[in-house]
Amino acid sequence: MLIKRSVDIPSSEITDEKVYLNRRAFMRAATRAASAVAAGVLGAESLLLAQAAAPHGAKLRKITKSPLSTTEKVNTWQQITTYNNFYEFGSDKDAPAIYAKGLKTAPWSVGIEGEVAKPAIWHLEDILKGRSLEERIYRHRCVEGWSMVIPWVGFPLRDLVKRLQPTARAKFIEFTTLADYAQMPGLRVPTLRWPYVEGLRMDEAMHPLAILAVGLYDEVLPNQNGAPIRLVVPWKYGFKSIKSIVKIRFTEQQPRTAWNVAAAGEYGFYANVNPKVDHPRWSQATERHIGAPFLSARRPTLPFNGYAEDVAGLYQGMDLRRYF
Ligand SMILES: Nc1nc2c(c(=O)[nH]1)N[C@H]1C(S)=C(S)[C@@H](COP(=O)(O)O)O[C@H]1N2
Ligand SMILES: [Mo]
Repeated sequence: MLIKRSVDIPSSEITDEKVYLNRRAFMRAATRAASAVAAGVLGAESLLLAQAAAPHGAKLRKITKSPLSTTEKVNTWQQITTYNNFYEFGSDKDAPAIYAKGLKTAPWSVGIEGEVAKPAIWHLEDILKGRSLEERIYRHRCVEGWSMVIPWVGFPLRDLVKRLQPTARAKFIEFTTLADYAQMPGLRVPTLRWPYVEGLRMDEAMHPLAILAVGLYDEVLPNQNGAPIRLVVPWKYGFKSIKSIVKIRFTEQQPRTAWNVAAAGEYGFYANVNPKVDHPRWSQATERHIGAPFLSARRPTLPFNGYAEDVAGLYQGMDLRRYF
């Protein structure tokens, strides 16, 4: 087991995103890195089995199957709900499953701000009213080097954007996650500058593959996966897919995203999955598929996570080494 872990888990996944912090937080980071190593030795996958999966939520009805789904084998509910990144609840993979249990997701509202026809606070029910939901089975590739296949339920982000009527000045969309100290124990740790912020260029946001997810399998999204509403952008590293969104702001300037603020040299604004552009501390050429049989080889990572045919055009003429 120990030998297996040490060959199977590259150091990149042990000293993962959480380690790279600003100077002020460095000492605390060192302590956390040590415990991450301990967790790595214990093995994330053994914790996977130990940690209880999310309780089953309300069934979503009238879900259509999207032709944009991958036909690859999906990961299990257990895997998808116990191996998470949601730093507001802690930086260990099993922390969200434990600490997000009590997150209050109803009522929920989303502030619509910036360059739009009518800035307003929207109740989630109004965002969802009359909207048909689709199942979108997507590949997911985390910047740390692991992957899954996830059956999201949601709707295209572009449908909401059109309804909000951005002004001609809107060039980007900035998304913000809830930051509630009473409910999110991870906020006490300065892993990132809170609240978590992510962003897309307007043409990326309007791409039909970008969705807002409200469900997983055919159920309401479990808290650890970003309930009640989260972004999913399958051709980008997982960190772009921001969870538990409370604010959508249309901007003229490129948003200052949480991971980019934390470590600009490691996490760019674009974060397109790219096997040819390594993270400064590890290769991005391959990935470990969660749930793959023990000792099976890492899989090659595909450009744009396998969605190149659909999205490469968005980046034509851009130097993807510079705009990583
Ligand atoms: N608010 C918020 N959103 C987040 C994160 C986070 O820490 N906080 N982690 C990101 C990362 S690194 C990944 S890989 C995905 C994981 O989504 P999943 O747990 O549903 O698989 O969520 C992304 N969205
Ligand atoms: Mo990630």
